[in-house]
Amino acid sequence: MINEINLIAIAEQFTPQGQIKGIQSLGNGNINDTFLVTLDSPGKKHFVLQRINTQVFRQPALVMQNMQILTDHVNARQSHAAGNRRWEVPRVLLTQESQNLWTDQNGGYWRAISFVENAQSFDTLADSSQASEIGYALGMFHNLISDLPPAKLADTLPGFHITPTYCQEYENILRKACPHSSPEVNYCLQFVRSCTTFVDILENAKATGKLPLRLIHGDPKINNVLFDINTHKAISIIDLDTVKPGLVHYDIGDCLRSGCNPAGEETEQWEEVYFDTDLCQGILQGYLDVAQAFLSENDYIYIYPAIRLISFELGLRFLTDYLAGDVYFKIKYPEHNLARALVQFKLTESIESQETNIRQIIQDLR
Ligand code: GN1
Ligand code: MG
Repeated sequence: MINEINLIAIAEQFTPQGQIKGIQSLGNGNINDTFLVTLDSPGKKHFVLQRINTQVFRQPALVMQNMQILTDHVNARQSHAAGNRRWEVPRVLLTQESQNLWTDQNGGYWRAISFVENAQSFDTLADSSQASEIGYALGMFHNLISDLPPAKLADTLPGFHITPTYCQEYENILRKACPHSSPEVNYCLQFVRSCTTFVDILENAKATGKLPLRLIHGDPKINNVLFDINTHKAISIIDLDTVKPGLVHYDIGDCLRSGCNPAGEETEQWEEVYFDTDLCQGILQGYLDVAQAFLSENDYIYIYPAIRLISFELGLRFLTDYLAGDVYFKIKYPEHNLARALVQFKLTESIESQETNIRQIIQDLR
């Protein structure tokens, strides 16, 4: 177990001894353990300390190598790209021995990242102007990484966002698992059966060259976007573990499934979940203001399919993990992953029922 004492000792690997005023949990990530370290020092006030989940990220050294290449590249470019807006990219902090990772005696991998001060994030969006800031942040990030050759970054999470692979995993687990029959479980199993027709859509587009491989963020859910506390403008996009070659559509879909669900992805009132098209319009407008310069005709065609697919995919990932005994996503109660799956499937249904409207929004923004 991590306790206060050894957390301080771990944090002191990354900062001179005697400076640490406090350490507390930070955020609600589903994978890594994240802490905010508060310092009593004239310069730096805080930094972020994280234990990398090596069940998920099996090559933590490669994750850090990617992060350094990426943040060096973006930090060199960003002052130019952001114009006179505040925009920050977290930096990798090194240990006293100049290493970007520290291993504890139990084999835990720890790293430190700079903290973006005077910022806040949201689990749900308040209005269209906040939505458009989220879109701006994703577009800005895609823009900043667009000239970093994808091959420079390693694939630290093979299969991530490859929906057909998640479908195979689901089938394999389902064969072994004997889930208790309940209306919720039956709804999920039935919903997955009804979705088999579209699961290949992005991978087919990639394989046939309709969509190009680009660098992507991989996890642009809305609480990974930071807003300046005073100006209410988006100023950073954090959680850079999953930056790797992929389709920008994974990011667009993930950002929209997260931002356009006013109930939030953690709600237990799954029957009330719906996809809000005004927020969708806001996010896409903010995104396209920045991204239209590098998007092609095909890119637009696949935006709607991506929104539907990535919502479904996340539901399938949660459901698979529920059936597998909760081995991937952290849970707070026994049926947590089932509840999360229900939310994403209900969201997917709502997206499907508003297809014409969503396609029109995309068309009108071009
Ligand atoms: C995981 O740990 P966190 O919350 O940043 C997951 C994402 C999911 C997200 C859903 C590496 O991200 O893909 O969209 O949960 N990250 C990984 O909340 O699997
Ligand atoms: Mg993440």
